Amino acid sequence: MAVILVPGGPAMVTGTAGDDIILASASQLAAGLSLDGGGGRDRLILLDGGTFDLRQLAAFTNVEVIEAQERTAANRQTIYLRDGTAVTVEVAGTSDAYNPDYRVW
Ligand SMILES: [Ca+2]
Repeated sequence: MAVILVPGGPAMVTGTAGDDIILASASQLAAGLSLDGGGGRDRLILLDGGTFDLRQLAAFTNVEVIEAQERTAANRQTIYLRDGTAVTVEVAGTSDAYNPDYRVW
């Protein structure tokens, strides 16, 4: 298993053969990024607020789980999934359980 921080801008990120944790902010999921989790059950954790648009990536494969976070409206996570890509979206709770705010399209 590896913990991988996605760099900003176009890049090719490849996971290991095992289960990986991939960390990315909205700006790091940039156009031109190729993200391949490799083998195992890989988890993409979305950091902070913003618009996470997976449609603009050059490639998005072998990532089994996307973990979003409940946040306040000012830091809402808006997530655009890719057509034809099967992925499980999990939402991690916060201490502010009465103010969940996220959107998945
Ligand atoms: Ca992997």
